[in-house]
Amino acid sequence: MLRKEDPRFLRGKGHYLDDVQLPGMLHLAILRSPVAHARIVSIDTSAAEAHPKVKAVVTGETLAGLGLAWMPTLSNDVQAVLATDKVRFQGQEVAFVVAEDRYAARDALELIDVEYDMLQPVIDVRTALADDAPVIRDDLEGKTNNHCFDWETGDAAATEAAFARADVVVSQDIVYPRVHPAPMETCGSVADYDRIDGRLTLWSTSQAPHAHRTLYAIVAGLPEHKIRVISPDIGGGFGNKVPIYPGYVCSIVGSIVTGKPVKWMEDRSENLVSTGFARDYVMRGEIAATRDGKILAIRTNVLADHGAFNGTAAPVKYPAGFFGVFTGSYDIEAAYCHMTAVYTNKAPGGVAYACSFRITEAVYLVERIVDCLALELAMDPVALRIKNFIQPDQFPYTTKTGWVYDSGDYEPTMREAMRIAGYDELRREQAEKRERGELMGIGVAFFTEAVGAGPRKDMDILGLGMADGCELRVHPTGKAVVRLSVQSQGQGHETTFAQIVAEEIGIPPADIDVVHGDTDQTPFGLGTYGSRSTPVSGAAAALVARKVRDKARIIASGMLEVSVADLDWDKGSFHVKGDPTKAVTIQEIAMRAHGAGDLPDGVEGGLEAQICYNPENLTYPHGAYICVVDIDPGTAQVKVRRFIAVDDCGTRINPMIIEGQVHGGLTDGVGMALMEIIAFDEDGNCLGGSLMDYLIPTALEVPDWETGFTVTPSPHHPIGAKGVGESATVGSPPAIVNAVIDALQPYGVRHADMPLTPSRVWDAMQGNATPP
Ligand code: MCN
Ligand code: CUN
Repeated sequence: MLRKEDPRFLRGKGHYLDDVQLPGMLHLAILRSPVAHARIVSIDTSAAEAHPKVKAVVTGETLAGLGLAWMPTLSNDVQAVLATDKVRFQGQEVAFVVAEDRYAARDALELIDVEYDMLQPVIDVRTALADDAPVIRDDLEGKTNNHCFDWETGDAAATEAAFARADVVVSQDIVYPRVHPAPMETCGSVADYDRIDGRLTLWSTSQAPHAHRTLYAIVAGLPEHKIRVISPDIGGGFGNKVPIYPGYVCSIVGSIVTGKPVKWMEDRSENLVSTGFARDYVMRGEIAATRDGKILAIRTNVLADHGAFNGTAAPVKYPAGFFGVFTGSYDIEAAYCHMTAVYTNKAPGGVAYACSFRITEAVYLVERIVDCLALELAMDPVALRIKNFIQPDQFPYTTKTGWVYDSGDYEPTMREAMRIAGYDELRREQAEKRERGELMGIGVAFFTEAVGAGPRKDMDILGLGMADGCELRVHPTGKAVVRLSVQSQGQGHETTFAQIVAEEIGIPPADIDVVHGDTDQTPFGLGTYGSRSTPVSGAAAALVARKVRDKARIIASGMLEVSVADLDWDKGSFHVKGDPTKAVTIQEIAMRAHGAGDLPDGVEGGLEAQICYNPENLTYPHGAYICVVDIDPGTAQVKVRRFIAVDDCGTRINPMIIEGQVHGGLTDGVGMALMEIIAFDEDGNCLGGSLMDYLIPTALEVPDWETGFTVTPSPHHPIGAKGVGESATVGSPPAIVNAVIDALQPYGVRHADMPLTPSRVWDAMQGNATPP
């Protein structure tokens, strides 16, 4: 089925945040810190205030007077809305101007005079905990260092024992650099505060409108029923639009102060420099195995750079997200991870960029280290993986770090990828090319993800349980509307959720409207990220439709004058068992539910239902990826020649949409593996602040993707579906890096860190794989 939303998008009729125009609307611009770490001595706003088009200038001091200078982050830290005492990263919000138009607001920023007293910045995560490192978070009472949190999982002693017994131990330092989701549409908001009835309407680029509304109620002390958050069409999120940004709060304050609607819309550089980054993990991976390739244990030690404020978005019990799945798809004896997270003078975030809370880092770690082991054992990387896979009869499988993988059948997926790739033939080709001095590499990665957060007994964000509401209403003429708490940013929910409901109640998808993104129109739920829409809201949609069908069955029994047990469902109609001519359609039932005439005893009129779905477990999609690269030995330029992706996301709702999701994620992966990095100089200047410096892949850098699939349904999901929106971003970077390292075997390279730009590959070829 083609996407229902596309006629709108393809004709330029999408309605994005910047399309919101309200009468009398003013425009907001944010003054940002030019430096990474400095004390604010004074701010002079008089010249800006005198600008004829300026309506308000607000500083941190003004906000402090309202109790709004600081706001909670999604991970129980606090973040400055506008800096009061110090600036803690380049690009931090210092003041804002509200003016009659966008140009005047920007012009007035230049009239604000801030005097900074420079402080030494903390940039290198490796020295952030040094005794003499300046303390970044002196706003936190009693804070005397830059320590953010420590976290561990697994069994240290059992792991130690397994390592002691191993024939072979391999360790490798691996960096997953700071990257940025860089959605096509930047972040923004329009706030409209009605002073008479105290109502706030906020249009914002939010992936989670309900969660945001509750947080505004808590932060600003506004009554929740008087706040309406609307996410219009969103031009890509990729995790970037999960956090609450100071700009959203500023627009609210701007509207309260001026009594007018206020729009804030970031430019590209503001988005790259100040909004949620991803990754930034410095990892040491260790793997222990027997000589014949049985993996015994995996151990890792991580140094995590969280920037100036801990703005990570993850369920609160999981400070390092779902990094705990770092044991991958392998049946091992023991595992242990220790992590130290620190503050640095960099933008806050730690959002998962197209990954369910740090799974990308985990998968990268395990898939790199397994390849290092294959090299050490001189074993084929596919054979090593297959030898260690969790077997089908072991599911549900409890990992050594406590995750329960719901289902999986790994080897067929791996074999399918090998079949499409022509794996053996590729290896032969590679051998020939090596003889001729050509650099061809074949990289393999196999991943298991944990998506669909999550069971409310152990998952919440700031106390909000991660269950999703869903409402289905069938109108008298048999058309329907399904109301979701999740919010599409391009994933095609208007199509796929209509398909889920259609499958259950037999109303054609074209007759089912999907409503989302408006807290006044939809039931409560935690939003779209971590590929949770299908696992959680998708389940809710199926179950709410079944609830409606159950009621329809009772009404049908009255219409056909038989007992409920004597009815058979035939996708779209009920008929009397054994007599298909005595039938009523769902449309006829809908009319009866709303119309004249008797209904069976005890049945209320109407045909609708509501549900709140609390998932029993996460879903665990998996996939096998194979990448073929060629490297120019003269320029060290990597070309991805082929990429084969075989994904297993259980029951597939819309194969075309899945394929689109996979294509997008694979392209992300090429970006991360070969091009993208948010780097900083030693003064804390962000070196990735424009798309001239932060390189994202285009059609030129990517091959024709070759996709395939297997289907292993989730046993606990009502229709067996698992999430897929992030699978390809998670699985592709290790496949590409493994391919590059494989190509560099003639140079004896075991590892090189992303992004594998020509200069890094060149360095690796010269025997200098660790970037300075
Ligand atoms: N789907 C399906 N069958 C399945 C699983 C999914 O047909 N078994 C369909 C779904 O119905 C949905 C799409 O695939 O239309 C993605 O579903 P799902 O895996 O549940 O992920 P979400 O809808 O929750 O989307 C979130 C995910 C995340 S977290 C990021 S990041 C990401 C991604 O989606 N951001 C995206 N894909 C994106 N795609 C676009 N265009 N824009 C983004 O910002
Ligand atoms: Cu993981 S980025 Mo998506 O969860 O929005």
